Amino acid sequence: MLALTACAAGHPQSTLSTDGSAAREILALFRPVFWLALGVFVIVEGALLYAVIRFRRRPQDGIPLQIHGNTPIEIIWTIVPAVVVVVIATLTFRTQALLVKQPAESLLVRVTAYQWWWEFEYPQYNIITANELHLPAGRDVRFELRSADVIHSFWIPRLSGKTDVVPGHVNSMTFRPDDRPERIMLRGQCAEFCGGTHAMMALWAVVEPPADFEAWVRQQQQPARVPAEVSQGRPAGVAVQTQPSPAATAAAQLPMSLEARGYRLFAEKGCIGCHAINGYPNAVARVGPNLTHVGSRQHIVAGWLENTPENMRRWLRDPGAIKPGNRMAATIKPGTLTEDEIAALSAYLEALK
Ligand code: HEC
Ligand SMILES: [Cu+2]
Repeated sequence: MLALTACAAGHPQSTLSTDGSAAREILALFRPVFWLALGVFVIVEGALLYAVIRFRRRPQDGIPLQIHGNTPIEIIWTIVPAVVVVVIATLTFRTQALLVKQPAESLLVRVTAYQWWWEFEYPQYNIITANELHLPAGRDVRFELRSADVIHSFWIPRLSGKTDVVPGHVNSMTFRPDDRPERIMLRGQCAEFCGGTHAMMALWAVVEPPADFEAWVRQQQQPARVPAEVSQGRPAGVAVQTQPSPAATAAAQLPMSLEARGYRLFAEKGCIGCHAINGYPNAVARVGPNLTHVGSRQHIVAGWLENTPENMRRWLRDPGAIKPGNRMAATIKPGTLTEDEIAALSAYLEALK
Protein backbone atom coordinates (compact mmCIF):
# COMPACT_ATOMS: atom_id res chain seq x y z
CA MET A 1 0.00 0.00 0.00
CA LEU A 2 2.80 2.39 0.96
CA ALA A 3 4.69 1.67 -2.26
CA LEU A 4 1.52 2.20 -4.30
CA THR A 5 1.22 5.81 -3.07
CA ALA A 6 4.19 6.55 -5.34
CA CYS A 7 1.89 5.91 -8.32
CA ALA A 8 -0.44 8.86 -7.56
CA ALA A 9 -1.46 10.46 -10.86
CA GLY A 10 0.41 13.68 -11.59
CA HIS A 11 2.22 13.56 -8.22
CA PRO A 12 0.08 16.33 -6.71
CA GLN A 13 2.26 16.69 -3.61
CA SER A 14 5.54 15.09 -4.57
CA THR A 15 8.80 16.75 -3.56
CA LEU A 16 10.56 14.73 -6.28
CA SER A 17 8.98 16.63 -9.18
CA THR A 18 9.50 20.34 -8.67
CA ASP A 19 7.93 23.50 -10.11
CA GLY A 20 9.84 26.15 -8.19
CA SER A 21 13.32 27.32 -7.21
CA ALA A 22 13.23 26.44 -3.51
CA ALA A 23 11.83 22.95 -4.10
CA ARG A 24 14.54 22.34 -6.71
CA GLU A 25 17.36 23.46 -4.37
CA ILE A 26 16.02 21.17 -1.68
CA LEU A 27 15.78 18.27 -4.13
CA ALA A 28 19.37 18.98 -5.22
CA LEU A 29 20.37 18.53 -1.56
CA PHE A 30 18.13 15.53 -1.01
CA ARG A 31 19.63 13.50 -3.87
CA PRO A 32 23.31 13.32 -2.73
CA VAL A 33 22.27 12.92 0.92
CA PHE A 34 19.92 10.10 -0.06
CA TRP A 35 22.62 8.21 -2.02
CA LEU A 36 25.18 8.75 0.76
CA ALA A 37 22.70 7.45 3.32
CA LEU A 38 21.85 4.49 1.12
CA GLY A 39 25.57 3.69 0.75
CA VAL A 40 26.07 3.83 4.52
CA PHE A 41 23.01 1.65 5.04
CA VAL A 42 24.14 -1.01 2.57
CA ILE A 43 27.71 -1.14 3.95
CA VAL A 44 26.70 -1.21 7.63
CA GLU A 45 23.80 -3.64 7.25
CA GLY A 46 25.83 -5.77 4.82
CA ALA A 47 28.72 -6.06 7.29
CA LEU A 48 26.27 -6.87 10.07
CA LEU A 49 24.50 -9.58 8.06
CA TYR A 50 27.83 -11.05 6.95
CA ALA A 51 29.06 -11.21 10.54
CA VAL A 52 25.83 -12.69 11.85
CA ILE A 53 25.84 -15.48 9.24
CA ARG A 54 29.58 -16.11 8.86
CA PHE A 55 30.38 -16.14 12.58
CA ARG A 56 27.16 -17.64 13.92
CA ARG A 57 27.56 -20.11 16.75
CA ARG A 58 28.04 -23.76 15.77
CA PRO A 59 27.45 -26.81 17.98
CA GLN A 60 31.16 -27.60 18.41
CA ASP A 61 32.09 -23.96 19.29
CA GLY A 62 33.36 -23.09 22.71
CA ILE A 63 33.79 -19.55 24.07
CA PRO A 64 35.06 -17.32 21.21
CA LEU A 65 38.42 -15.56 21.33
CA GLN A 66 38.17 -12.60 23.74
CA ILE A 67 39.72 -9.38 22.39
CA HIS A 68 39.77 -5.80 23.62
CA GLY A 69 40.06 -2.84 21.25
CA ASN A 70 41.42 -2.51 17.73
CA THR A 71 43.06 0.87 17.12
CA PRO A 72 43.07 0.89 13.27
CA ILE A 73 39.40 -0.09 13.06
CA GLU A 74 38.41 2.48 15.69
CA ILE A 75 40.24 5.24 13.83
CA ILE A 76 38.52 4.26 10.57
CA TRP A 77 35.02 4.23 12.07
CA THR A 78 35.59 7.63 13.62
CA ILE A 79 37.04 9.30 10.55
CA VAL A 80 34.65 7.92 7.91
CA PRO A 81 31.43 9.10 9.66
CA ALA A 82 33.10 12.44 10.45
CA VAL A 83 33.86 12.94 6.75
CA VAL A 84 30.27 11.97 5.82
CA VAL A 85 28.88 14.45 8.35
CA VAL A 86 31.13 17.25 7.11
CA VAL A 87 30.06 16.61 3.50
CA ILE A 88 26.36 16.63 4.42
CA ALA A 89 26.75 19.73 6.60
CA THR A 90 28.57 21.63 3.85
CA LEU A 91 25.90 20.78 1.28
CA THR A 92 23.14 21.69 3.77
CA PHE A 93 24.62 25.08 4.71
CA ARG A 94 24.99 25.88 1.03
CA THR A 95 21.30 25.13 0.38
CA GLN A 96 20.20 27.02 3.49
CA ALA A 97 22.11 30.10 2.36
CA LEU A 98 20.40 29.93 -1.04
CA LEU A 99 16.95 29.58 0.51
CA VAL A 100 17.19 32.64 2.77
CA LYS A 101 18.55 34.91 0.03
CA GLN A 102 16.22 37.89 -0.42
CA PRO A 103 15.65 38.93 -4.04
CA ALA A 104 15.86 42.67 -4.69
CA GLU A 105 12.33 42.87 -5.98
CA SER A 106 9.56 40.44 -5.27
CA LEU A 107 5.84 39.96 -5.00
CA LEU A 108 4.82 40.09 -1.34
CA VAL A 109 2.12 37.73 -0.06
CA ARG A 110 1.01 37.85 3.57
CA VAL A 111 -0.24 34.46 4.62
CA THR A 112 -2.36 34.14 7.74
CA ALA A 113 -3.16 30.63 8.91
CA TYR A 114 -6.44 30.04 10.75
CA GLN A 115 -7.96 26.84 12.10
CA TRP A 116 -8.48 25.50 9.36
CA TRP A 117 -7.97 27.70 6.32
CA TRP A 118 -5.55 30.18 4.74
CA GLU A 119 -5.86 33.90 4.10
CA PHE A 120 -3.72 35.45 1.35
CA GLU A 121 -3.17 39.19 1.26
CA TYR A 122 -1.33 40.96 -1.57
CA PRO A 123 -0.49 44.35 0.00
CA GLN A 124 1.06 45.69 -3.23
CA TYR A 125 -2.28 45.16 -4.96
CA ASN A 126 -4.68 45.67 -2.08
CA ILE A 127 -6.23 42.21 -2.44
CA ILE A 128 -7.36 39.79 0.25
CA THR A 129 -8.43 36.30 -0.74
CA ALA A 130 -8.47 32.81 0.75
CA ASN A 131 -7.31 29.27 0.05
CA GLU A 132 -6.41 29.86 -3.61
CA LEU A 133 -2.98 31.38 -4.06
CA HIS A 134 -2.33 32.94 -7.45
CA LEU A 135 1.34 33.32 -8.39
CA PRO A 136 2.91 34.71 -11.55
CA ALA A 137 5.29 32.24 -13.22
CA GLY A 138 8.93 33.27 -13.22
CA ARG A 139 8.64 36.00 -10.59
CA ASP A 140 10.19 35.94 -7.09
CA VAL A 141 7.62 35.75 -4.31
CA ARG A 142 8.24 36.53 -0.66
CA PHE A 143 5.80 35.23 1.92
CA GLU A 144 5.23 36.64 5.36
CA LEU A 145 3.72 33.88 7.46
CA ARG A 146 1.51 34.64 10.44
CA SER A 147 -0.86 32.59 12.54
CA ALA A 148 -4.18 33.76 13.96
CA ASP A 149 -4.32 30.97 16.54
CA VAL A 150 -2.08 27.90 16.88
CA ILE A 151 1.04 26.60 15.13
CA HIS A 152 0.48 25.63 11.49
CA SER A 153 2.95 24.87 8.71
CA PHE A 154 2.80 26.31 5.19
CA TRP A 155 3.73 23.72 2.58
CA ILE A 156 3.34 23.53 -1.19
CA PRO A 157 5.62 20.53 -1.83
CA ARG A 158 6.28 21.15 -5.52
CA LEU A 159 7.25 24.79 -4.88
CA SER A 160 9.11 24.85 -1.59
CA GLY A 161 9.91 23.18 1.72
CA LYS A 162 7.62 23.67 4.68
CA THR A 163 7.87 26.56 7.12
CA ASP A 164 6.13 26.68 10.47
CA VAL A 165 3.56 29.42 10.99
CA VAL A 166 3.88 30.44 14.61
CA PRO A 167 1.58 32.72 16.62
CA GLY A 168 3.23 35.99 17.70
CA HIS A 169 6.10 35.65 15.25
CA VAL A 170 6.47 36.42 11.55
CA ASN A 171 8.28 33.76 9.53
CA SER A 172 9.22 34.22 5.92
CA MET A 173 9.75 32.12 2.82
CA THR A 174 10.99 33.03 -0.65
CA PHE A 175 10.91 31.18 -3.96
CA ARG A 176 10.34 31.65 -7.64
CA PRO A 177 7.78 29.47 -9.44
CA ASP A 178 9.23 28.16 -12.71
CA ASP A 179 8.56 30.14 -15.84
CA ARG A 180 6.17 28.18 -18.04
CA PRO A 181 3.68 29.03 -20.75
CA GLU A 182 0.65 27.27 -19.26
CA ARG A 183 -1.32 27.54 -16.05
CA ILE A 184 -0.86 24.83 -13.41
CA MET A 185 -2.59 24.05 -10.13
CA LEU A 186 -0.47 22.72 -7.28
CA ARG A 187 -1.85 21.37 -4.05
CA GLY A 188 -0.57 22.55 -0.69
CA GLN A 189 -1.31 21.36 2.80
CA CYS A 190 -0.92 22.45 6.41
CA ALA A 191 1.94 20.30 7.68
CA GLU A 192 1.72 20.82 11.43
CA PHE A 193 -1.06 19.21 13.43
CA CYS A 194 -3.34 22.11 14.36
CA GLY A 195 -6.52 20.52 15.70
CA GLY A 196 -9.49 18.41 14.71
CA THR A 197 -9.66 18.88 10.96
CA HIS A 198 -6.01 19.74 10.31
CA ALA A 199 -6.01 17.11 7.55
CA MET A 200 -8.60 19.20 5.66
CA MET A 201 -6.54 22.40 5.76
CA ALA A 202 -5.38 22.39 2.17
CA LEU A 203 -4.80 25.11 -0.39
CA TRP A 204 -4.27 25.38 -4.13
CA ALA A 205 -1.52 27.39 -5.73
CA VAL A 206 -2.33 28.58 -9.24
CA VAL A 207 0.88 29.35 -11.11
CA GLU A 208 0.04 31.26 -14.28
CA PRO A 209 1.70 33.37 -16.99
CA PRO A 210 2.22 37.02 -15.92
CA ALA A 211 -0.53 38.32 -18.23
CA ASP A 212 -3.08 35.92 -16.68
CA PHE A 213 -1.91 36.93 -13.23
CA GLU A 214 -2.37 40.62 -14.04
CA ALA A 215 -5.88 39.88 -15.29
CA TRP A 216 -6.62 38.01 -12.07
CA VAL A 217 -5.32 40.97 -10.05
CA ARG A 218 -7.57 43.41 -11.89
CA GLN A 219 -10.57 41.17 -11.38
CA GLN A 220 -9.86 40.69 -7.65
CA GLN A 221 -9.46 44.44 -7.16
CA GLN A 222 -13.06 45.04 -8.24
CA PRO A 223 -15.65 45.34 -5.49
CA ALA A 224 -18.11 42.47 -5.30
CA ARG A 225 -20.90 42.26 -7.83
CA VAL A 226 -24.23 43.65 -6.60
CA PRO A 227 -27.35 41.94 -7.99
CA ALA A 228 -29.17 44.11 -10.51
CA GLU A 229 -32.36 44.52 -8.49
CA VAL A 230 -30.38 45.72 -5.50
CA SER A 231 -28.26 48.19 -7.43
CA GLN A 232 -31.36 49.49 -9.24
CA GLY A 233 -33.03 50.68 -6.14
CA ARG A 234 -34.36 47.92 -3.95
CA PRO A 235 -32.99 49.25 -0.68
CA ALA A 236 -30.66 46.94 1.18
CA GLY A 237 -29.26 49.48 3.54
CA VAL A 238 -27.09 51.00 0.81
CA ALA A 239 -28.68 54.28 -0.16
CA VAL A 240 -31.64 56.16 1.23
CA GLN A 241 -33.87 57.23 -1.61
CA THR A 242 -36.54 59.74 -0.74
CA GLN A 243 -37.83 59.97 -4.29
CA PRO A 244 -37.63 56.53 -5.93
CA SER A 245 -37.07 56.76 -9.65
CA PRO A 246 -39.74 55.25 -11.92
CA ALA A 247 -37.24 52.51 -12.81
CA ALA A 248 -36.76 51.70 -9.13
CA THR A 249 -40.50 51.59 -8.53
CA ALA A 250 -40.90 49.26 -11.50
CA ALA A 251 -38.03 47.06 -10.25
CA ALA A 252 -39.59 46.92 -6.79
CA GLN A 253 -42.66 45.30 -8.25
CA LEU A 254 -40.83 42.41 -9.91
CA PRO A 255 -40.29 39.19 -7.96
CA MET A 256 -36.78 39.11 -6.55
CA SER A 257 -34.20 36.85 -8.13
CA LEU A 258 -32.54 34.14 -6.06
CA GLU A 259 -29.31 36.10 -6.26
CA ALA A 260 -30.87 39.28 -4.88
CA ARG A 261 -32.53 37.37 -2.06
CA GLY A 262 -29.18 35.77 -1.26
CA TYR A 263 -27.65 39.22 -1.11
CA ARG A 264 -30.15 40.27 1.56
CA LEU A 265 -29.85 37.02 3.50
CA PHE A 266 -26.10 37.48 3.75
CA ALA A 267 -26.71 40.31 6.24
CA GLU A 268 -29.94 38.97 7.72
CA LYS A 269 -28.48 35.57 8.59
CA GLY A 270 -25.41 37.04 10.26
CA CYS A 271 -22.87 35.93 7.67
CA ILE A 272 -21.40 39.45 7.84
CA GLY A 273 -20.45 38.76 11.45
CA CYS A 274 -17.60 36.59 10.16
CA HIS A 275 -17.07 37.23 6.42
CA ALA A 276 -15.94 40.26 4.45
CA ILE A 277 -17.28 41.15 1.01
CA ASN A 278 -15.75 44.31 -0.45
CA GLY A 279 -18.50 46.72 -1.39
CA TYR A 280 -21.14 45.02 0.75
CA PRO A 281 -22.23 47.43 3.50
CA ASN A 282 -20.56 46.60 6.83
CA ALA A 283 -19.17 43.23 5.70
CA VAL A 284 -15.61 43.63 6.96
CA ALA A 285 -15.11 40.77 9.46
CA ARG A 286 -12.08 38.51 9.16
CA VAL A 287 -13.17 35.54 11.25
CA GLY A 288 -13.81 33.51 8.09
CA PRO A 289 -12.54 33.70 4.49
CA ASN A 290 -13.04 36.88 2.44
CA LEU A 291 -15.88 36.08 0.03
CA THR A 292 -15.61 39.08 -2.36
CA HIS A 293 -14.82 36.82 -5.32
CA VAL A 294 -15.59 33.41 -3.87
CA GLY A 295 -17.39 32.41 -7.08
CA SER A 296 -14.13 32.75 -9.01
CA ARG A 297 -12.32 30.19 -6.87
CA GLN A 298 -12.10 26.59 -8.02
CA HIS A 299 -12.46 25.18 -4.52
CA ILE A 300 -14.19 26.10 -1.30
CA VAL A 301 -13.55 25.08 2.31
CA ALA A 302 -9.74 25.27 2.22
CA GLY A 303 -9.24 23.29 -0.97
CA TRP A 304 -11.47 20.51 0.23
CA LEU A 305 -14.56 20.78 -2.00
CA GLU A 306 -14.78 21.68 -5.64
CA ASN A 307 -16.64 24.95 -6.01
CA THR A 308 -19.93 23.73 -7.46
CA PRO A 309 -23.43 25.03 -6.59
CA GLU A 310 -24.17 21.63 -5.11
CA ASN A 311 -21.13 21.64 -2.83
CA MET A 312 -21.86 25.24 -1.83
CA ARG A 313 -25.36 24.21 -0.75
CA ARG A 314 -23.97 21.18 1.11
CA TRP A 315 -21.60 23.46 3.00
CA LEU A 316 -24.32 25.98 3.93
CA ARG A 317 -26.70 23.19 4.95
CA ASP A 318 -24.36 21.74 7.56
CA PRO A 319 -20.75 23.00 7.72
CA GLY A 320 -20.12 20.89 10.83
CA ALA A 321 -20.81 17.66 8.96
CA ILE A 322 -18.11 18.47 6.40
CA LYS A 323 -15.53 19.93 8.78
CA PRO A 324 -16.41 19.04 12.38
CA GLY A 325 -15.64 21.77 14.88
CA ASN A 326 -15.02 24.60 12.42
CA ARG A 327 -16.03 28.07 13.61
CA MET A 328 -18.82 28.50 11.09
CA ALA A 329 -20.52 25.36 12.41
CA ALA A 330 -20.86 27.01 15.82
CA THR A 331 -23.49 29.34 14.34
CA ILE A 332 -24.71 27.68 11.15
CA LYS A 333 -26.25 24.38 12.19
CA PRO A 334 -28.51 22.02 10.26
CA GLY A 335 -31.84 23.86 10.04
CA THR A 336 -30.42 27.35 10.63
CA LEU A 337 -31.09 28.03 6.94
CA THR A 338 -34.12 26.74 5.04
CA GLU A 339 -33.58 25.01 1.68
CA ASP A 340 -34.91 28.12 0.01
CA GLU A 341 -32.44 30.36 1.84
CA ILE A 342 -29.60 27.95 1.04
CA ALA A 343 -30.48 28.10 -2.67
CA ALA A 344 -30.60 31.92 -2.57
CA LEU A 345 -27.31 32.32 -0.68
CA SER A 346 -25.61 29.82 -2.95
CA ALA A 347 -26.86 31.64 -6.07
CA TYR A 348 -25.55 34.93 -4.67
CA LEU A 349 -22.14 33.53 -3.66
CA GLU A 350 -21.60 31.62 -6.91
CA ALA A 351 -22.26 34.85 -8.85
CA LEU A 352 -19.41 36.62 -7.01
CA LYS A 353 -16.92 35.99 -9.80
C1 HEC B 1 -19.06 32.33 13.30
C2 HEC B 1 -18.43 32.78 12.08
C3 HEC B 1 -19.09 32.44 10.76
C4 HEC B 1 -20.39 32.68 10.36
C5 HEC B 1 -21.52 33.31 11.17
C6 HEC B 1 -20.47 32.26 9.00
N1 HEC B 1 -19.25 31.77 8.59
FE1 HEC B 1 -18.84 31.06 6.72
N2 HEC B 1 -17.01 30.49 7.38
C7 HEC B 1 -16.47 30.74 8.62
C8 HEC B 1 -15.18 30.10 8.72
C9 HEC B 1 -14.25 30.13 9.93
C10 HEC B 1 -14.96 29.46 7.49
C11 HEC B 1 -13.75 28.64 7.09
C12 HEC B 1 -14.03 27.19 7.37
C13 HEC B 1 -12.87 26.30 7.04
O1 HEC B 1 -12.58 26.12 5.84
O2 HEC B 1 -12.25 25.79 7.95
C14 HEC B 1 -16.12 29.75 6.67
C15 HEC B 1 -16.25 29.32 5.32
C16 HEC B 1 -17.26 29.73 4.49
C17 HEC B 1 -17.28 29.51 3.07
C18 HEC B 1 -16.19 28.83 2.26
C19 HEC B 1 -15.24 29.88 1.78
C20 HEC B 1 -13.98 29.38 1.13
O3 HEC B 1 -13.47 30.05 0.23
O4 HEC B 1 -13.46 28.33 1.53
C21 HEC B 1 -18.44 30.06 2.60
C22 HEC B 1 -18.91 30.09 1.16
C23 HEC B 1 -19.15 30.60 3.73
N3 HEC B 1 -18.38 30.41 4.87
C24 HEC B 1 -20.38 31.23 3.66
C25 HEC B 1 -21.10 31.66 4.78
C26 HEC B 1 -22.46 32.15 4.74
C27 HEC B 1 -23.29 32.29 3.49
C28 HEC B 1 -22.80 32.43 6.02
C29 HEC B 1 -24.15 32.94 6.53
C30 HEC B 1 -25.26 32.06 6.33
C31 HEC B 1 -21.65 32.15 6.87
N4 HEC B 1 -20.65 31.68 6.08
C32 HEC B 1 -21.62 32.35 8.23
C33 HEC B 1 -17.07 31.46 9.63
C34 HEC B 1 -18.40 31.86 9.63
CU1 LIG C 1 -2.73 22.12 10.34
